[in-house]
Amino acid sequence: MAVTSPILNVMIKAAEKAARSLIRDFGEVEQLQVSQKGPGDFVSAADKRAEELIFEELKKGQPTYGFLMEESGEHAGSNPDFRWIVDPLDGTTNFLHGIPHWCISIALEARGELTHGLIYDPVKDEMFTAEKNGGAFIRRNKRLRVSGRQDMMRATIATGAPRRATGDQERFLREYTAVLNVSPGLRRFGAAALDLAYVAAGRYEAFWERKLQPWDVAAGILIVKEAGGFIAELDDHKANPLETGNILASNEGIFSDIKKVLKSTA
Ligand code: 2AM
Ligand code: CA
Repeated sequence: MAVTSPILNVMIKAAEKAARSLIRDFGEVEQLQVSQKGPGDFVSAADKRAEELIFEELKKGQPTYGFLMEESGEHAGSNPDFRWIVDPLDGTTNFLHGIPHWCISIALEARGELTHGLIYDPVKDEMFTAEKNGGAFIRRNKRLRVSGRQDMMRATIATGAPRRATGDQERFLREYTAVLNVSPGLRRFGAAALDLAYVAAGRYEAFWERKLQPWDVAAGILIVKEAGGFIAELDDHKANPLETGNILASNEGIFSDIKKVLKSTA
């Protein structure tokens, strides 16, 4: 059993509290599917409630740290060196439709470097955690390791599509086609943080998506790296995918191949 640090314990407590609230609300959402209006407003309230619970719990643990959160944005802390990056509900569309594939994502950044990451899927009760230089774990006790597969033809690769209003749909379709040609096991599950956790767990060999937000990827970046995986910016190897939101996560075995295939579509 790995020893859990005090910081990670605070994150786990916050995630478990938010999870209880989200699980209750997810039960309601399943009932609301039949109504004509749908559960849209109800889900945004659920999302905000979860964010508030996480905020309170993290604040109690570390009163001086700042925050970057999906719903309420940036809160400066009195200590400028530390910042929590939080997505209270990643995979919102799944949640809204009663599809049990969504999660909570919490990361800690210290002086601009990711030091702690947690991704929690409470429906499957799978918690993925990592601490910098301390490895990545599932359910707090089993070490995570990226997959050893090296053959694109036998790989499982996940992606996410850009939204019509903000994304380059043509580019996405070119990338999708190019990857599908060499790797038939393509998936699109709709929760970027979980996609990254699954790369870390060796379930997919790779995941790529563009225009994500920092809270979608912060925890996942650290978890993938600590599981022995590679993270890259899709267009500029010097840029930080946490800032640009264009991310490729992969095991070592297919990293250069998938990068080449994606680049060939530019
Ligand atoms: P969300 O559920 O928190 O909105 C789906 O492709 C994944 O992308 C989800 O993790 C979703 O997070 C995230 N996402 C967030 N903003 C997005 C955007 N503007 N366009 C596409 N996907 C976005
Ligand atoms: Ca998200």
